[in-house]
Amino acid sequence: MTAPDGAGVATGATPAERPLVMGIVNVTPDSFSDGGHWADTETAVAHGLDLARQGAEILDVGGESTRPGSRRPSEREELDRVLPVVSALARAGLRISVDTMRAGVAAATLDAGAEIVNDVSGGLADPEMIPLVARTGATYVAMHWRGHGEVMQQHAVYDDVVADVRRELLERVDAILAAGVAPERLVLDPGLGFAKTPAHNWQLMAHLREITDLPYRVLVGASRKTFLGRLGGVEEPVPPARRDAATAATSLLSAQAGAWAVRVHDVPSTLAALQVYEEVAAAATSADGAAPDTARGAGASA
Ligand code: PMM
Repeated sequence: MTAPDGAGVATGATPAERPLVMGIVNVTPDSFSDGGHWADTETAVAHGLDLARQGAEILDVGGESTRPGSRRPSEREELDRVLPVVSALARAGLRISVDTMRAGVAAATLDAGAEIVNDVSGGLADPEMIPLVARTGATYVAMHWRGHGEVMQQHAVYDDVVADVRRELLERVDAILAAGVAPERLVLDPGLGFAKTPAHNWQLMAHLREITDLPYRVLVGASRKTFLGRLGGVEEPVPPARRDAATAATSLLSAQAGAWAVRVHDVPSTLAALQVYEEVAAAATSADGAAPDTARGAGASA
């Protein structure tokens, strides 16, 4: 059983297909959860190669932290961070997504070999972005977004978060398709943690199907976000690096909801969760419960 490669896939994964694993390479001093670790070119490239060896099928390279309250780098700073990393990882034959809200950064990194533009603003931050994506034919991730980091949490007000996010995403879809982007190039993302409270994120996780039922691929980015650090109602959130088991659980739930890909910091834990999903999906569709010993998982041990 293989994961869908995305080309020409217009809908979410069918139950037996697991989502692709998108490994995060943040070349930033201050991201949500791994800020500073991979801030120079050499360590970022080495980290990307590691994630690919661990099984990431796409690497998402970003040079701007979107953390609530963060300061935006200049376009020059952002480009200096991501361009050498994208070039090196693309030269290594890896499938690269660039996490940027700027058309200039997207254009330069697409030229350097990136295939996917991951725009957390869904085209709202830079009016040149959607025309650029339409011209280049790149795959485009449009995330639900209501404003830059310094103001986003003021916008965490919804009548019904699932219905509102779905409707606002569909408004972006209209603008994106009207500009000439092919529907099969489009990926939607509910934008967990962006202008959302923990309760909003849980609602979106609970009702992901309302997004994956749309005729577009869906990416889910729950990895290490604060709502996963507050499980059990703890006073002090657990540190980001200890949120990978919870992240893997969200990856499994995303798979069940039919997501096309999950964006994660820790690849092995999510891959294991998705392999559990694949095995269960395969067992559920096998003809009977008495699979021969030659089947996968055969052997005396439990
Ligand atoms: N989250 C972050 C950054 N980029 N892109 C998409 N498509 N979806 C997300 O949820 C998303 C993103 C912030 O997380 P990080 O700072 O830990 O990378």
